Amino acid sequence: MSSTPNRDTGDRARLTTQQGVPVSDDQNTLRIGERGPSLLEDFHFREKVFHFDHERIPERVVHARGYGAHGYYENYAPLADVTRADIFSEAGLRTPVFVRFSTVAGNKGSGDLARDVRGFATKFYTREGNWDLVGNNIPVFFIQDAIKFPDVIHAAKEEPDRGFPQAQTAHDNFWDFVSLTPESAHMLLWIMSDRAIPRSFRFMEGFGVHTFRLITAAGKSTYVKFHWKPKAGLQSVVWNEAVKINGADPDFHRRDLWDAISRGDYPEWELGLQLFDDEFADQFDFDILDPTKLIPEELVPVRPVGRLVLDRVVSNFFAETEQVAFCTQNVVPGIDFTNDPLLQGRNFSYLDTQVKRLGGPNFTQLPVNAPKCPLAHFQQDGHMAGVNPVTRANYEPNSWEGATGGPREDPSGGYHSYPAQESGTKRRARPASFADHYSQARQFYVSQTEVERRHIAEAFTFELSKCEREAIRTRMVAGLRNVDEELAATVAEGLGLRELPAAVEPAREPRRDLPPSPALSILDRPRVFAGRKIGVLVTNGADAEALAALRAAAAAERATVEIIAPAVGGVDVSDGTTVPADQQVDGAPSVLYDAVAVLAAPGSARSLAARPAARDFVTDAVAHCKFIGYTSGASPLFEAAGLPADPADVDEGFVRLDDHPPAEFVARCRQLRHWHRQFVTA
Ligand code: HDE
Repeated sequence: MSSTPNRDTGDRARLTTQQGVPVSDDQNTLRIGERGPSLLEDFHFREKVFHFDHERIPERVVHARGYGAHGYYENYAPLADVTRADIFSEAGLRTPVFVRFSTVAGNKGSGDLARDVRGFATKFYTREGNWDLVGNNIPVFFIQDAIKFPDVIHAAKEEPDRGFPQAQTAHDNFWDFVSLTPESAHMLLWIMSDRAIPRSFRFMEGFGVHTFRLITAAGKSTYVKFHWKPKAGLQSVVWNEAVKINGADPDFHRRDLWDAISRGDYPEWELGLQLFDDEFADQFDFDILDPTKLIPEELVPVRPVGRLVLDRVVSNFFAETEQVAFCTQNVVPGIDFTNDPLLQGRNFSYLDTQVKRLGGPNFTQLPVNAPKCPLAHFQQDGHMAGVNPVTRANYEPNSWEGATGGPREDPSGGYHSYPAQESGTKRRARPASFADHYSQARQFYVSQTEVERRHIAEAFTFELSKCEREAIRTRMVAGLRNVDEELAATVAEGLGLRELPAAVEPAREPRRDLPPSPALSILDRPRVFAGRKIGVLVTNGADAEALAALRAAAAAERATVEIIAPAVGGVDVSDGTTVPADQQVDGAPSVLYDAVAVLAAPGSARSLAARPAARDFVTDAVAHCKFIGYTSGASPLFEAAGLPADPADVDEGFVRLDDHPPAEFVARCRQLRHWHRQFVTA
């Protein structure tokens, strides 16, 4: 019997029940006779199925789909002049963190490449308690007041009567709501931009969104906006690519993070602070409490203060990524809130949602949520209480001496809320200072490169074309006229609107003079190829030297190479060696790579040319403006894909590897895309 894999008791643990009772047979229920009825007495079966039946917990109502990793925050220099927060207290101090990235609208099993905001939530396990910075990859939000959150989320998620579409805003309800909610204009420009389809979590920025306060030991307050800047630069995919990635690898983002950390290429971000005072706040064009506004970096520079490194994947997805419970109200001494009405609402919502999701008040005891600093309090009992106070006193004040009396408050070292002066009439009202909805939307648009503007117009056109109701499309275009006439006209044309509708009456006349902010563009900045992936399609007899040189050039750039072959068993290359494949051609479309190469021996590409997946590999790489390296044997495949036999002659995005060293190809890949191709009309 020891030959059956389930019965190996050698160096493996013995299978037991939850009670630790050794199991003799995990294949058959307890029955009367081989073909007889099953017995209630079968405690092993009942326990196993009972537990299975209870495996699911409610998914997050928003940000259900996500992926987490562990790491640390390393502080560059003491920041005692602005905050007493422990993590900023010393140079080189490392604070452990857990970070969870997510999409917002889709369900837990939805595809990673939905057009959506990405969550960027960080739990810092500081020596003075946990600080949760629960941010997004977009610095503004749809709404100004938390009371509208259920509405915007209901509108964005699947329509309730039919239960679809999920994980996309391209439907009537979403555009109906936002076209009636002018405060969403700025955010709409961001989510219709390429920021909403990032190439990787590793290549996107993060933002705390709200204005927070930093507080010194002496009680001085400075306003702060938090920024995460990816060390590997920013990169997004194009929409047509996103749609295809979702089909080819719906786990594209989580796999990317897992792979990068597993190969030791630890993703890094710099934490940056925009610091400002009341004087700045008073003279700034917008209200610093309005979460639909940002402060341009050109106005208040982002000061880098430390780095975030993710260096450990989860050991169990459910225990860590699913059960992590972020709460905006988790702040530590030295960090405080402002009156941003969205933040104030969030501070109520997160604790409430965790109780629902994790089933009781003791979710803070789960390892991923538990602080790593000493804890002492008198809270006790409840569902799943694993750690209860062990002192005799479970109340205070008490007169028990020493340790039996339990902990005591610390008036000087404990958390002090900033003693802000507040006054006013109790009422439901939106401040007049929140009334300008379009100026920064326009500023975002005019800060984009031509390629990015084109993508924004295409995204609006795509999404609005999915709306059945013409009135919704028209109303949205009417709103866009307050942002930019050229954008509104392009979208109107894309939608086939016969005439431009009159502009929506703005609550406040938008400013058209805000200067472009280059920091808002993804493309208008230096790029690197490190951390990116080249897909190399090879055939039998492919040039072994060219392949070796390509691998070396990629390694020198700190990029990776994946070998794609007609069969996963690999190919025999020109020097007679066998190169195993990472992927078979049908399972590795070029959308999964940042650049591609085709290394084909003369005559060998003909059979590739007969395969639709191989032809798509090339045509998609061209359509998505990728750099493409090739040896001349690839010509039959190119011709079958409708390209010239030697495309490098007509398109600088192609590099012929017969006469150009692969290092030159990889150097060209640093541009990430050959955007010029998008402007070449047939
Ligand atoms: Fe959230 N949000 N949110 N949110 N949010 C949640 O908490 C909520 C908002 C963000 O990876 C929920 O644990 C309200 C802005 C992230 O686990 C819930 C409002 C920003 C995550 C909730 C907002 C965010 C959440 C759902 C309007 C960017 C995922 C499950 C007042 C600054 C965290 C959960 C993770 C999750 C409520 C608006 C970011 C229901 C009421 C603005 C990254 O509590």
